[in-house]
Amino acid sequence: MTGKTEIKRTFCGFCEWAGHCAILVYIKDGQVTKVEGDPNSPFRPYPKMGSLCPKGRAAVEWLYNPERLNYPLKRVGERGENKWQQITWEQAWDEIVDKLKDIKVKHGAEALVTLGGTGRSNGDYLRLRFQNLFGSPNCVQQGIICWGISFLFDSLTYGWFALGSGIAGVTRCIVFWGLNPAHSSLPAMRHFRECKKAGSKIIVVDPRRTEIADIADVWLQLRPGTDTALALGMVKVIIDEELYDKDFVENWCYGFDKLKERVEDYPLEKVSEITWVSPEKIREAARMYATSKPSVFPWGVATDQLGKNAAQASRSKAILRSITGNIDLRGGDTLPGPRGMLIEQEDLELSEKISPEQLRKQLGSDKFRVGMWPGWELIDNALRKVWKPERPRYLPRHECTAVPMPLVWRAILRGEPYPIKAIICQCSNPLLDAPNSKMVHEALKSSNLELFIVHDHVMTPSAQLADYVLPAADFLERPADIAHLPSRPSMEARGAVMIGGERPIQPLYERKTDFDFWLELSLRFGYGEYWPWRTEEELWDYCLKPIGLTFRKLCKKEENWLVYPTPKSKKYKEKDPVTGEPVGFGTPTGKVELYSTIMEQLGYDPLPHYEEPPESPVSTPELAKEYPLILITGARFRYMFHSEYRQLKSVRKLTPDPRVEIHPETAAKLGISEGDWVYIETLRGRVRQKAKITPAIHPQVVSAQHHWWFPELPPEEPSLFGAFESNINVCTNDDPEGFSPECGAYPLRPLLCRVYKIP
Ligand SMILES: Nc1nc2c(c(=O)[nH]1)N[C@H]1C(S)=C(S)[C@@H](COP(=O)(O)OP(=O)(O)OC[C@H]3O[C@@H](n4cnc5c(=O)[nH]c(N)nc54)[C@H](O)[C@@H]3O)O[C@H]1N2
Ligand SMILES: Nc1nc2c(c(=O)[nH]1)N[C@H]1C(S)=C(S)[C@@H](COP(=O)(O)OP(=O)(O)OC[C@H]3O[C@@H](n4cnc5c(=O)[nH]c(N)nc54)[C@H](O)[C@@H]3O)O[C@H]1N2
Ligand SMILES: [Mo]
Repeated sequence: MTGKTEIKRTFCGFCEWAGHCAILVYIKDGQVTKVEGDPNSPFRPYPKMGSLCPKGRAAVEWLYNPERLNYPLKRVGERGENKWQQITWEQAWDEIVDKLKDIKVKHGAEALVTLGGTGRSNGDYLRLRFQNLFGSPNCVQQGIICWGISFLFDSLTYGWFALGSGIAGVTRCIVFWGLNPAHSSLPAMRHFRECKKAGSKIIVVDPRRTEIADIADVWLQLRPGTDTALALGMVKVIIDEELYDKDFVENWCYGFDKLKERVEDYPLEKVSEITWVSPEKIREAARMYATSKPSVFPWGVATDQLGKNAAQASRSKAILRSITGNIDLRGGDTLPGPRGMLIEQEDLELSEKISPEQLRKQLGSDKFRVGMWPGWELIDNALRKVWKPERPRYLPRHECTAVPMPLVWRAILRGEPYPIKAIICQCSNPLLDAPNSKMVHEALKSSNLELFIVHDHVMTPSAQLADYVLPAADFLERPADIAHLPSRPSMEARGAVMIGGERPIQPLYERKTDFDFWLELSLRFGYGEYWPWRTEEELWDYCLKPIGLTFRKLCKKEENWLVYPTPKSKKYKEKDPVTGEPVGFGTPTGKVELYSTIMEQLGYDPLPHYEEPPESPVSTPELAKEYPLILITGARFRYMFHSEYRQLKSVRKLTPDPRVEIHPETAAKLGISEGDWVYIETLRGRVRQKAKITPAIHPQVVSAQHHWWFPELPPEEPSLFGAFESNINVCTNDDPEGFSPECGAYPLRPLLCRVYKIP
């Protein structure tokens, strides 16, 4: 005991990529006593210099929370009985490794599925590393409904993900298409306010009037799920009024004439009828966007979650960017490419190690041919033409070619196309995050599933069904990941920054970091030659080696971060040193593919088109009589992060209950008052949330919060911490008929529902 207080600098890990605020961690006698925002960092927290959001302020409360898991647990009762025996890691590893080896021999490597959440640690990449060596193609990652799919369809169109968050003073227009940074990323919201102050126009496409809509120049309150129709209507205005970038279209786009023909199907009157947005507003937005160059579409999750329409919506947005010449442009949407400055986390995947035969077995690859084999390969090969340095693979497999979760549950329950026997779940809580929770429940309880492992901070409803529950370390017990950060105020939107944050303390009790989990499992499987590192610090040293820096040095630098050089603009015009020709775009034609040759080759519509959602007042009018309201789910809310942190008393008191937004007229008709508990019911089931009455939502739409469970309720069946009480995924639909036929993205909205007061 020295009694001296040491201060370490790192980054808050509560909001993964959406946050990463710089923090100072105070440590005395090995105990973390305080966490505060680092006032000297540009990654300083919002809103005041030096202050943190309530969640960040609760980091110490989380580290020492009595609800945290501290030792490995083995199930001794039935799944869901909450009967556990504390065991050693040694015993856990022995039993798990034996079982996995047995399953691999009997059913093949593909019988193992790994589940991941939304990028909480380097575990995502290392999970793939283990899995590729093990030989199973079946990784589940949220990318399929969150960002990965945008990456995929952007790449198919112009050879990389279009990264743009705008530069204050340069960017003239920002389009928030299904994105609400006021709740999903506070640092980003600050940045956007700065852009607005410096003169950027703001267009918002959202069924709800959000904070960003409040400061918008145009707000398009569309009917949920009709995004593709709206985008194609805007494309038509831009073409008809000759507002497109003629030089760029003529020289660098493929298939403009066919696109022009296609959008003849989307006259404004028809689009207005589909989307509920007036023709005048659509025209105004299209003109504003096309004439305020450079302009950006920062990524928002809403369109990735539209199932059937998800890929088409992504493509339509990509086409808007392209015909206006906003691609590969400073202040517009940039194409950074695989940067190659350091060894990136993506490079750790080892996706070249899994055999093509195994890859072809990925669940869903027979149906969803763009997102999986062989589309992934075709897109990846096209990228190879323009991006340097050479890499074995360009598209991270864990983001861009994940298995749709609903197929996993079906394979467990029905053994089709082959049985799934084991799941390792790290950083995910599928009973809450996946659609149709009742089927998830049935699958995870099924005796067909022989091994279910959960590695988490706390006992979750999903963990209640596991055979082994293993304790995970949090961000105060590991060094910061070498993560890419969203842009920050007063820094040019270079898109990516690397951070160096020292490990404040070693993991408490027997908690393990995600890194240590995959390291130890891999060593036990004999993959040591691919795991030369024993600590995360050593891994980060390896990643930093190309620039001659060690992780320790990075952490100790006054600026404990690295900024990537701003991506160059108009790289497509640069001459290839060998051929002397312009390098063009990383697509089969070398141009921006408005008309996708890969989609054509794989038997899909090469141009975007709109389809009615499987459940809607238009496609299922009979159903709409019984379920008259349109349901959207999962709009982010401060300060919860998905299913996490309900245990944090200081944060929970700010958002104690789940809320569903209802328009005052609708509420009046239904006899619902502010704060009433109501049922939200769909064909799948019903859950209860508290009414939040607000004119900011369309009268025919309701918006329910996601991922609610209640650590204070009984852990065992049938409650499972109230996993079915207010969890909106009880109501969502996971029927593969509603998936994106291109990549298997499943719909989390829109749906039809009815809402009624609970007597
Ligand atoms: N506090 C907090 N922050 C988070 C998270 C969290 O759980 N909590 N999660 C993180 C993650 S993983 C993600 S993916 C991001 C997501 O961050 P955002 O992209 O901001 O996502 P959302 O808040 O889900 O949705 C944005 C908006 O889409 C609108 N919307 C709903 N349906 C439609 C539709 O059909 N069309 C259109 N155009 N808009 C629609 C909603 O009304 C909402 O205002 O947030 C990250 N940040
Ligand atoms: N209806 C509906 N469903 C949705 C969405 C929606 O908008 N509507 N959004 C979707 C989206 S975009 C996403 S990204 C997903 C999010 O889904 P997930 O990312 O799976 O989120 P959670 O359900 O919160 O599960 C995360 C789990 O990881 C644990 N955890 C946190 N940090 C660590 C760590 O460092 N190590 C380990 N081992 N565990 C950790 C947490 O305690 C928690 O139990 O949900 C999707 N589901
Ligand atoms: Mo997400």
